[in-house]
Amino acid sequence: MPPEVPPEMPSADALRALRVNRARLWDSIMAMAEIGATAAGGSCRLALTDEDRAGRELFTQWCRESGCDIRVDQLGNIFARYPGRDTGRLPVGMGSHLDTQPHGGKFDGIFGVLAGLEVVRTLHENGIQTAAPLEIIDWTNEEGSRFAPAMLASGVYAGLFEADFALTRADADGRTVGGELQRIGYAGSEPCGAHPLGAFLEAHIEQGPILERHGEVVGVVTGAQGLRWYDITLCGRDSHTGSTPMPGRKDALVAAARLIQDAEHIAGDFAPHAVGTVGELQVRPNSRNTIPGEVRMSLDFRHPDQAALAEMDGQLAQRVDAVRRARGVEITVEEIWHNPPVHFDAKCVAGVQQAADQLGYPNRRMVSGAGHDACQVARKVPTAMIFVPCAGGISHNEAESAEPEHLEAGANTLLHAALNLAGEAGAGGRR
Ligand code: HGY
Ligand code: MN
Ligand code: MN
Repeated sequence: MPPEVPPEMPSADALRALRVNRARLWDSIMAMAEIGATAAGGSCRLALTDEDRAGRELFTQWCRESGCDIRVDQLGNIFARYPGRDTGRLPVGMGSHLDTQPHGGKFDGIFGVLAGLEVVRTLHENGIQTAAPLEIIDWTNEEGSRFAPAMLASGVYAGLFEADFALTRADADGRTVGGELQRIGYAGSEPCGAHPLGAFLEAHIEQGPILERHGEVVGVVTGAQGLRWYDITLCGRDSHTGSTPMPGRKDALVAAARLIQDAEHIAGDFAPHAVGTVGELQVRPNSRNTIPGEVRMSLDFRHPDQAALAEMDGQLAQRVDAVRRARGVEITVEEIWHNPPVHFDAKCVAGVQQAADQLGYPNRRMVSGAGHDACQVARKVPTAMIFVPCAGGISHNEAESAEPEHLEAGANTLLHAALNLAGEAGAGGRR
């Protein structure tokens, strides 16, 4: 049960002195990491698998123990509400995602969800309720590894994707988001996007080397770069590896190899900010003595500048044409996702900046290289992010690691940014 509303809020000094519990935050992250733990020390909880369900069950149990009520929408997004003193205010959301990459780490996404929980635990044990309610949020299928595109359910929440589009996205085995939500018991009744928020804050590991390189502890994130995702199919001709002369082959894999190198060259043409990656490759029939007749591959282009991203897209089309002609294979390119660069809300960014400064953490403003649920939510709700360093900037890797004191700093910054936004002044807009 939430604490009895205290007759009066603690003094400003008492609020300013509040700090999260480093050990409790660390222990919760380690307990979550045991679900889907991999032999190499990472986590594998692909969206809507049994492991994801187990993570959701543990998370919601912890939230209930901390005085929260739980609501789930039709895309499985979980909203754990810690009541505020003023029911007329919109909640301030704090969250991220619990799903992981196949070779995921212990912190990507999980830190942001459990830092939100740690903020509520800290308020709850001190009997404090902010003016606006707080909501800890777990967004479904942020990673986009099992179901593309990424940031899918936060995208539906923000009105960037239709619910039906998201619910019918299928994995490599043909299982759909909608079917898997039903199977794991997280197909909520609330329409996705109907749940108003006054502001949203996401704490996350940086997944890059900048904070560590400069010895800073907190990143005050002002936005994120844009991205374009493609599905590319190359169709040549299956034929015998022994009896088919080299000239005149229609080898889809050699054509794909050309295109993979072209993608790297395009990113190089837009250095230093552009990145281009082929992460998925399926070869058919994948037999050592048959020339591959078909290849399917992904392509991930990113750049902070929208015009540059458009030029990269144009260069891709030219390179595809050249390979098509040179190799005599058919190539289809489907753009499955285009997220323009996003700029976070100035007032929320200022709330994060004020918190980091008042806590005395060395910090810097930065733009995120990775995508996050905050990038989607920001299209609908005033939003900002808080970064903390991770070792070597490594992420989407089982070796991903972060220091307890850095996670504590990020969670303290989240706590005080949330107090700045949801306290007496209460950013949560009125209903
Ligand atoms: O793709 C991304 O940037 C995120 O990790 N889903
Ligand atoms: Mn993430
Ligand atoms: Mn990720």
